[in-house]
Amino acid sequence: MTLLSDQLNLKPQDLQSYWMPFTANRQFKQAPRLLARAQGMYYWDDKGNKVLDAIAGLWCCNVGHNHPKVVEAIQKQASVLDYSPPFQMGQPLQFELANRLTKITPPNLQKVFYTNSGSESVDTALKIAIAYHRARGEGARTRLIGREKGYHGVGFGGISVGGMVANRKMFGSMLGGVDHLPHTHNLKEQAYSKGQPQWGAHLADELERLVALHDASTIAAVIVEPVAGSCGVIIPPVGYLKRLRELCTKHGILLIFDEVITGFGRLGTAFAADYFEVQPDLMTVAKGITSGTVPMGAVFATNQIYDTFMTGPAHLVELFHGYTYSGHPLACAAALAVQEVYQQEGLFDRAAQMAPHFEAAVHSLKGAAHVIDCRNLGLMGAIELASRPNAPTARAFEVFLKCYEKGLLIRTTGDIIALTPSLIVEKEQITHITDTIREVLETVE
Ligand code: PXG
Repeated sequence: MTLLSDQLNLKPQDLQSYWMPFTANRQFKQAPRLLARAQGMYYWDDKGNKVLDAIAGLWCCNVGHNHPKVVEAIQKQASVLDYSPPFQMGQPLQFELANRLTKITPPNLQKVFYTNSGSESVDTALKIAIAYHRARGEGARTRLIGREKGYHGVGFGGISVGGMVANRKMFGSMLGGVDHLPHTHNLKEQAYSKGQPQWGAHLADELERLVALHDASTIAAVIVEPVAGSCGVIIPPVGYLKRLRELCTKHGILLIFDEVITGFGRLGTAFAADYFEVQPDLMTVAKGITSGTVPMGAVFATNQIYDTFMTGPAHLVELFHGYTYSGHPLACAAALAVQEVYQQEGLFDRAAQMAPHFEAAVHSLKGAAHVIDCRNLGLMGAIELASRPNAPTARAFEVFLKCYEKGLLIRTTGDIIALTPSLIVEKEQITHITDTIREVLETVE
């Protein structure tokens, strides 16, 4: 098959128009890394080099790349119904998908609102939380609580509750009325924990301090990633999320789990809520819902939240929120095919079975050059490196470049290497990933 990207044969001058997201544009355009095609666990670059994908694209291609059943479903749908307006109109796949998804969501989350990305899911959930309290007569509950080091996408809501400084500092004062819980990362107490660290559950009690400061009657919701991903895989301490749930319930505060990364099998269960046996009131997803093939996100809500809006005259719009592409036919078709693959291939169980091997491989890097921590849960892992004096991120970025030269795609954030392979990853591939990282670490200063 001739690909458009093959024909283009991009030259350096062809790279100038595109302003790349979250990318060192000038460095990239001097030595571009271009991916041309993919299959299963692998990418191929524009020169035909094979690259093992250790991060499922960007924590999203959970069924592996170009799964034939998903490809077929998208192609077929494109020829049947290209687009249908989502406001005051529906198309069958939206309903079929919602019914299918709510069979695997935590039992209290039975309503689905469609978006097109994790960022949109987060802003949608925050808006629903505030509007919900208002609809039930507690309109003063507008405050939102996030957590330090949290990543909730790049909308103004998401960066306001988020806690990664680089994503916030350039963008002014953001949303007012936001506060943050402390993060739970502490190398002194937790380094080299396998699975959940024992230390740190007490940090959930910081919510009591925020309640004492602001009063519960002003707080709408707490939003956290059950396992923080983007900031470098921070695993919640044993008991932490249960404690947070108890405190939210006690104070009438909604608990939002941002499961954009942890949703759809990453921990060996459908959702992190299942893994930790903690039910949030709202749950945001994206990425794995379509295995990254067509942009899509969703917010899951309780019947009670939904029902709160279903008052007043029946001909009136209940929630003034939605997107032109909410429940897009191609995204729904992709998501339905992906859900079928998850089930038929038992991929969530497969991830659970692979987790011990993954854990052993990640922790085999203890003692490798520059490594100061290894941590893991399900198929999420991180290797933290000591930073170069006066040059944070430089060492990890060099490791990223050198791994790529050796045909391995990893992700780095700060001086942390993150690993999140597709749920189809084989044992030998996991071993190859950590062996390659070990070799590369020996070669960097
Ligand atoms: N919430 C969470 C928990 C995420 O991980 C988003 C929201 C935003 O999703 P969208 O679809 O709007 O990008 C994310 C996205 C990384 C990295 O390398 C992770 C994400 C995005 C970009 C980079 O860690 N996750």
